[in-house]
Amino acid sequence: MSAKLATNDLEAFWMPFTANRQYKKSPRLLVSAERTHYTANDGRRVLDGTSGLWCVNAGHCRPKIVEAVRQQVGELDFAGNFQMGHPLAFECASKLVNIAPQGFDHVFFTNSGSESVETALKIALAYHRAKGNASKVRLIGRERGYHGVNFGGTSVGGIANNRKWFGTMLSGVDHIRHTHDLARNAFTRGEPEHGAELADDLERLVALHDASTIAAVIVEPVACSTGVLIPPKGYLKRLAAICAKHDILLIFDEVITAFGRLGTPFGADYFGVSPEIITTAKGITNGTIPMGAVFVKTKVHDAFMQGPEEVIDLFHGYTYSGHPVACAAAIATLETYIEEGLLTRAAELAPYWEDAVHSLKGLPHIIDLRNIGLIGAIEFDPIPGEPGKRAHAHFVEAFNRGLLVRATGDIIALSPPLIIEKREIDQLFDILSGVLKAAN
Ligand code: PXG
Repeated sequence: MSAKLATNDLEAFWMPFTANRQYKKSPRLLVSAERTHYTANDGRRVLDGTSGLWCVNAGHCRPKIVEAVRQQVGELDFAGNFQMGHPLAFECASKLVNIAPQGFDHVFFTNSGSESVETALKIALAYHRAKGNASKVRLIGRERGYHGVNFGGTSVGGIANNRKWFGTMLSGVDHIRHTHDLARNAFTRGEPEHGAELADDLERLVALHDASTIAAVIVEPVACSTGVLIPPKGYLKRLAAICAKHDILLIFDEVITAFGRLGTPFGADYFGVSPEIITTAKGITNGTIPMGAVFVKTKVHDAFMQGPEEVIDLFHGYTYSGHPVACAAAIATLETYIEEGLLTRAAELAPYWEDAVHSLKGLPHIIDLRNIGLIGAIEFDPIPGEPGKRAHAHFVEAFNRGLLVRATGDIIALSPPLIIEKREIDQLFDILSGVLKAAN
């Protein structure tokens, strides 16, 4: 082996969504994990305040999931699902459908949230065509939405930095307004009071483009990546009603909110709103193996089952759609969630969590505190001329003091594993308030 290969050089790995040169000057490395904690490469224990990247809902290295993956990889490492099949994919889909909101009877497998979004957008377009409405081709997203990084998801997404580098995106895409309104809603506990009328912005786009050209609207029930934007009371119901009125498919991007994050199995359950398509990933395997799934209502699925039986009904799929090892991980994950009551545990912890989040009020530079389910956010006023710097500095200092948080812009987002104990919530906020007090 060459000396070059033997060294652990940080240079070769071009890291995603990272300031590579800054990071590599003072790297932060995690080497192992168990339940609510990581261990850093210097041996320090770090409380995971973000469930990895919003995915490790049952906590890290859970024995049942680890064992299922170990066992499966030695038994059936790979089998495809194009005109062939293996039992685990069917079992996995059936078990997922069992916990999905009413009416979601079919699942299409992907390998990530980004792929789930592309799949959902394509299904929406093809659905209208299959129904004889081929003019319904426009896709509507929302400002400040995050739907992954592929071209469809970037196009319907609403984050300027994620878009401006990459050309003109998909054609025929438009966006409704975001719902973030600090002037009216700052320091609200849970869902904000003001802003349900922002859903009517969809009527503006219908007036502009005509409903006969619009296929689907995609929103995150809670927009997490852009800093935990919680929908105003009644907003999602109003959006769903406008979609129904105009035969526009409502897609909920639940890559983060599915699998218990809000205290219900899905975000759709939490808000009492029934979209037509739901995208998921992350928590589906507890982060162990890459996987995503798109849930569709029977009406959507059945629209594809009308032609000759020998013709492929949906010209879409990935080599690894329903990969056996991912399916084994997903089944063991679901069993863990159900056995431990994790799909609803956030609801039990939510009042305690809410008090803990809002206990930070009054600390320097905080302009908003938000919470829903087991999600929290702290928004800071930016350092003039240096957006994002304040939250990044807090993130680094928190890590140095043994806590992993996520910084996005000048917002810190929190989403610990759903197994977290109250004393660990106390510990999390002790560390965080120490960091905020020490900063100037
Ligand atoms: N949709 C939503 C709603 C997401 O949150 C994706 C799609 C894309 O998933 P993949 O698996 O392709 O990354 C996401 C991903 C953060 C953070 O810290 C959020 C995500 C990914 C990484 C970091 O906010 N969300």
